[in-house]
Amino acid sequence: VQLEEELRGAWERGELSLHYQPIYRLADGRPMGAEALCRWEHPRLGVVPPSVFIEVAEQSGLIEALGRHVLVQACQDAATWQQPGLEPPFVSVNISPRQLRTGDLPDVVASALQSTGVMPQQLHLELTETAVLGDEAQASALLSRLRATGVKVWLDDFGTGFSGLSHLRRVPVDGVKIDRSFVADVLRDPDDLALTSAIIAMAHSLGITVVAEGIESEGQYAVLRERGCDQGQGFWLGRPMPANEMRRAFREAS
Ligand code: G
Ligand code: G
Ligand code: MN
Ligand code: NA
Repeated sequence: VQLEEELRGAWERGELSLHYQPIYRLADGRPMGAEALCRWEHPRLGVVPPSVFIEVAEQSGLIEALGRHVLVQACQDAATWQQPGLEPPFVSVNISPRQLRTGDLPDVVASALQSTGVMPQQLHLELTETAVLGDEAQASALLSRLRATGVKVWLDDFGTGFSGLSHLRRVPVDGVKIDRSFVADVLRDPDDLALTSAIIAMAHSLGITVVAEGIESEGQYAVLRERGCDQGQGFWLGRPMPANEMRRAFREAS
C-alpha cells in the first residue's frame, strides 16, 4: 500500500520516464525501432524496477493513467525519430493485462496518435500471452479492432505460456517476441534451439514477424540470424537509453 501511495502522482512529479532499447533487423543490423521501458526514480528509494512497480500499478488500477501517459510520451518521442524520406523507426509499448481489459485501449491509442501525429504503423503494442489467455474471444475482437487502425500487435515473452503455438492460429497478431529464456540457452541447449527454430518456422508460415529478445552475445545473434529470425534486441546490441540518445543513434545509423 505504501508503494502505491508513492506511485500516485509520480508521473506528474517527473519521477517516471521512458528509456528505449533499440530493435535491429538481424539480416543487415539496421535499427528498425525501439521498445519503451518505464523507469521510476524515486527521490528516496532510488531506481525502482518496473518488475516491482508495474505490478503495484496493475493491482491498484494506477496502470490505466500511467499507461495513457506512457503511450503519449512514447509517441511524442517516436515523432522526433522521423526523418524526411526514410521509413520512420517504430516504437513498441508494453501493455499490461488490465489495460487490455478496460476496453478503452483503442480510444487511448487513437488519441495518442492523433495528438502526436505519429502514423499507426509506427506504433507497436506488446501484449503478453497471459493477457490474451482466458478470454480469447474478447481479446481477439479487441486485437482485431486495434489492428484495423494500422497499429501493430506483438505477443511478448512468447513461448513461456505453454499454449504458445496453438494460440497463434486464433489470436490475430503481427509479431511474436521470443522470450529471452530461450535465447539465453540457444547455443548450449539443443532443445531450446529446436524450439526457437520451430517458433520461427511456424510464425513465418502464418506471416508473422519474429523478434528475439535478450541477445547477449555475437554467437546468439549469428545463430538466430541463420535460423531466419527477423529482428532482435538485447544487451549485446544495445542497452535501454534515454530518448535523446535513441534519437541520435537512429540518425547516425541512417
Ligand atoms: O526493464 P525491466 O527488465 O526491469 O522490465 C521489467 C518488465 O516491466 C518487463 O516485462 C516490461 O514489459 C515491463 N514494463 C516496462 N515498462 C513498462 C510499461 O511502460 N508498461 C507496462 N505495462 N509494462 C512495462
Ligand atoms: O518482458 P519484457 O520483454 O518487456 O522485458 C524487457 C526487459 O528485458 C527490459 O527491462 C530490459 O532491460 C530487459 N533486457 C533487454 N535486453 C536484455 C538482455 O540482453 N538480457 C537481459 N537479461 N535482459 C534484457
Ligand atoms: Mn516487452
Ligand atoms: Na519480453
